[in-house]
Amino acid sequence: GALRISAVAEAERTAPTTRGSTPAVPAPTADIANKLRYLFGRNGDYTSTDAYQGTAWSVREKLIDSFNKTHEFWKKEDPKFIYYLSAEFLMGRSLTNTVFNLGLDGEYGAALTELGYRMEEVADAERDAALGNGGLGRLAACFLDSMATLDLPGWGYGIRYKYGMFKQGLKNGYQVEMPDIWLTKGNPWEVRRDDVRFEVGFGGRVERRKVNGKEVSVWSPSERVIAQAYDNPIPGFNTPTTSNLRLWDALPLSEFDLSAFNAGDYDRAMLERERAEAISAVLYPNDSTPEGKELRLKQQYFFVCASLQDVLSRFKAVHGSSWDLLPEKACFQLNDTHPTIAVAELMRLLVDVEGLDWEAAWTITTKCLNYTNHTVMPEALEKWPVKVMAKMLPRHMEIIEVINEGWTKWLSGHLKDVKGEEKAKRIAAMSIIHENPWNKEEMLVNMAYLAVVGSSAVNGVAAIHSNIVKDEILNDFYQIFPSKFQNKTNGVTPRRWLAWCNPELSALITEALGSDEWINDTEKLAGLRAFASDAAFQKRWAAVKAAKKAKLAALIKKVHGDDVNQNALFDIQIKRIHEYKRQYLNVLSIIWRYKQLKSMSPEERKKAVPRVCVIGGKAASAYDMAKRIIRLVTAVGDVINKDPETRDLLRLYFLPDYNVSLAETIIPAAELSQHISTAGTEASGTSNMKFQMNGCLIIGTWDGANIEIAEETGVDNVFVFGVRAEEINRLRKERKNFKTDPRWDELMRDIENGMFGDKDYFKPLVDSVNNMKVGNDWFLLANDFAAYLDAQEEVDRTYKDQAEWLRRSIMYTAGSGKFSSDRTIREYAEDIWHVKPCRPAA
Ligand code: 6GP
Repeated sequence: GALRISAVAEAERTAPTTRGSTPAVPAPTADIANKLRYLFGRNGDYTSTDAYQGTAWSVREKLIDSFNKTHEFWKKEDPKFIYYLSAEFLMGRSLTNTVFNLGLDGEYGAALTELGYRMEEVADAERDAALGNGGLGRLAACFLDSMATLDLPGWGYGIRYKYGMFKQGLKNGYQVEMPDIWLTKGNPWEVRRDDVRFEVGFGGRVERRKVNGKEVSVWSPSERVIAQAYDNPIPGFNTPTTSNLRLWDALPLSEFDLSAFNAGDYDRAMLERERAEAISAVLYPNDSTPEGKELRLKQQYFFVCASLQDVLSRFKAVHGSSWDLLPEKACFQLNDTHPTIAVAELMRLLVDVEGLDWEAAWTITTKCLNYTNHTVMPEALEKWPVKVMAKMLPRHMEIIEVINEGWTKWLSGHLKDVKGEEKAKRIAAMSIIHENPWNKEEMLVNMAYLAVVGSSAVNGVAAIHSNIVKDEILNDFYQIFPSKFQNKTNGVTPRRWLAWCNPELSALITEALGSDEWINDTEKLAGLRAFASDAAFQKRWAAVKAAKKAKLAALIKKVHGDDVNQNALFDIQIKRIHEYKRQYLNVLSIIWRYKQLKSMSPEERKKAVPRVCVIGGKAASAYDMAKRIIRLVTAVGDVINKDPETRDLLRLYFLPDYNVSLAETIIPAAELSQHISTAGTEASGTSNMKFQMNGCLIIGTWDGANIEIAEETGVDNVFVFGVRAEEINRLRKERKNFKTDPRWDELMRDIENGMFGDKDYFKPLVDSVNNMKVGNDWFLLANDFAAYLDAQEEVDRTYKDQAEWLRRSIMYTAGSGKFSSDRTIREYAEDIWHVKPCRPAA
């Protein structure tokens, strides 16, 4: 409005001007207006989107200054670098994070106030960079924050998807998917590097040629594209270090080779453009399950090939062909198997392009690479048909065959005491290339096996998960290389997930602890234990939670139009929708609660603990069962939320389009969060850590990082229930004799009989957990059902004792020190990467 325009004019009038040879640093207020005028042609009458754009483009310059300083320094020092190769980086928004990490919150906050805006509303105009599905991608983003904060020379490498994770909407309660068009308004957080582009080839054939008496393999791809680099500066907190996430965009070769146009073959050139651009066009929306599509393999090779060429070219510029030095200067972390083609690509670059001997190249390759496993879902272990790989990457297929020959030969020697059939069986079981168990005609390349054989270290992401990797998933390999296997329990950045998303709680913590050093050293949060039972402190702690709950209530109101009882217990389950994560179990318990409330007298109801239940998460577009689960949530919500008898005591809302930004609003408001996967199925979980940091109590199974969280928080403070991982195999075998709880049977009948409508649509859902005789209910919902209801009752009892609830809440935050990704990254740096901090002068 008018006030805002005059504020800008005033700001400009009073801004320092450049006189003589000493350029004044422009005050942010004027700079924001300048950016809007000269980059966007705007002259006042701004919207909050404009205010965002002006602020972002202004902050960008400070970010780039810091980036340049850091990289000049790193270039001079030439330290060892870690390169985090990941098909996904789920970054979320950048403005707030950048402003706070760079310590610019004071000046930019003031500038925005002057312009008539609040940082929060301006930040809201930014679109999430959603270049990831869920846990794995968000972990990569937290790791970058910690690497920069710890001054570790390191970059992320990935794909600049034009369309990130789809936008989720609801239509009549069903999930609908819409494209995530996130780049249309430009992206102030990236810098296109026109001087950094590499050619990436596909297909074609391989020839053998003699060069200087040596036989070499020459690959002539039939398709070539350009990988164009975009740098996304990553500011550390409380340090001058700003590191980098380099993302590759795929472009047609012909854009740089005008001859195709000159020859008049315009159509072909356009086709080529489309084919090339398709490579970096979309993120596959699958979480923890691979998409066996050729384009996916193309994406994987595309970013790995460009990243390795980039690293090797920088190495060469400094060290020439002293390739033995490479492992002292560079190491690569493979974020799950998605970048595993790096094993073959590094071999190809060293042997075919740089002319090294196979053995020398193999030593270097295995020293440089490390692999993290992120899931135990057997279907998630990527395997590519040999046919597909041979066609798309013929030279790589040859290389993998040679690697596998060497590997199986070595194995044969290593297993010299094992004889005959047993030996053949064991070797076959560890072969990188093996037949498809469901289709004997087809041979597959097992990417996890390739990653293990090609790496120095292999790790899982929580203690229990690393043990499952060792004892089950990769047990054969563990027996042969026990020292290769490690654990690196995940962590999350306390900047985004506590300090910046919950400034109110942060302020209280800082006041209590006497300093904000906990932001860099979360072990200091343990100091809060001294306040856990302090009534006055509890009161202030509760006031922060209440303020955050009010914000979430406002969001629910905006999305669903309903007012909710803000004194109710806010009970949250947000994560990708997956059968193993058991959102369905949560819904069943909500239905049970509803039925209980219905059967109570008004007197009894007065004693009930009111709850507002929120479920959020996306279902992979092709994951039919997950979509039915979403519909069940919305259908149950539709019935419950309208019921005048119970609506003050129980609500259920599905919040659509769960993403990083929504998490930043929901998590600080949560009082209870649910992490109820079947024991042994959730590798770690990371939202559990975010909730813990924000003083949210956990109801959960003995799974993933829940276990370590419970240990740090005090097991008695956590609502733990359900069968243990060790029991799962036995229980699955005993399935046929399992007697379901009568309450369970009743709920199944209710859904089947149409209590929530859509009978036919819900039928497969009921069947999936209800036909034990044919081995259904793989994730053992029925086994954990009664224990889960008991645990929920325990939650209610505890909530009635607010002093106890608040004590626990404080104990959660106090116990969250271990789950900073700074700790995780320090462990990677020390035990796997051997990379040391290298901090530029301020
Ligand atoms: C996820 C795991 O499911 C989750 O438990 C873990 O916390 C997260 O990785 C980070 O380690 N896995 C994936 O997202 C995935 O795509 C291939 O695995």
